[in-house]
Amino acid sequence: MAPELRRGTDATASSAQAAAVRATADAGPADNMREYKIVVLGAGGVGKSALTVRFAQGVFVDSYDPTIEDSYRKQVELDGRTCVLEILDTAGVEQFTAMRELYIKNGQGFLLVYSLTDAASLRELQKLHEQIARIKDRRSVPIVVAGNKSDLDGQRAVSAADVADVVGAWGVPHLECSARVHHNVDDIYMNLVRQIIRRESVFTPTALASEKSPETDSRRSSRNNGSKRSSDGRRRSKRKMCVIL
Ligand SMILES: Nc1nc2c(ncn2[C@@H]2O[C@H](COP(=O)(O)OP(=O)(O)O)[C@@H](O)[C@H]2O)c(=O)[nH]1
Ligand SMILES: [Mg+2]
Repeated sequence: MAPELRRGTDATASSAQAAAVRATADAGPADNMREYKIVVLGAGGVGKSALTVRFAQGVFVDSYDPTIEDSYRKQVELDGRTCVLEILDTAGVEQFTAMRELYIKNGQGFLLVYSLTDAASLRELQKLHEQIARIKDRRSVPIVVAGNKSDLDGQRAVSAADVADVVGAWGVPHLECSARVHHNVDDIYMNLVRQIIRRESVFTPTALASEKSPETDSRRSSRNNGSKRSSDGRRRSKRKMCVIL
């Protein structure tokens, strides 16, 4: 499903960095390492590729083919454990394709990127968030919202109120970052991995199966003619424990 692993942007990455990424990729995860699938989504031109390459290879790519959809692997140490991240840098959110549906289905954590210089790119996240919620069919999906290009302060077109309008109700972390000056880049990916790990440790497989979206709950509830209030109440309190991330 995922495209071939990109072998590093060797023209811009230092050879040591590129080699480190390749070494991880070639070795594959050892048995005791967990692998986490991250999907990077957002409008064209917001800096999805720049952020991903910055994180995976430590360099800033000034121009990157906007049509390229690629995946990167990176091994990280997080809170004393070694994890392998498989990061899918997507392209072309304009149309919703079957392929995209598959990415979302397989992804464990989602980085939703917009540009602080482009208010429309923030609004586009609304649609993506709805798609993730629909496909995952549950509320507490690991998500980080990243407002990129914080270095272009003079061109800022998005206010804190705009962010609250779009993202406020989602209950997910929002961070400003810059791929260009390497501000907050590692933090957004690490935050996402922590959410995935926390979600794994909080939810048993049984709880995961029952943690459906409110629409699913109500559909099931009306089909079963069950006591909506009591069953909803139980589920709600369970979710509350987990939406913190
Ligand atoms: N100033 C600035 N420009 C950026 C930043 N991140 C990406 N860009 C530029 O924005 C343009 C689009 O970036 P790209 O990563 O290709 O966006 P994508 O289409 O979302 O993958 C390129 O010209 C990048 O150089 C950033 O943090 N600051
Ligand atoms: Mg791109």
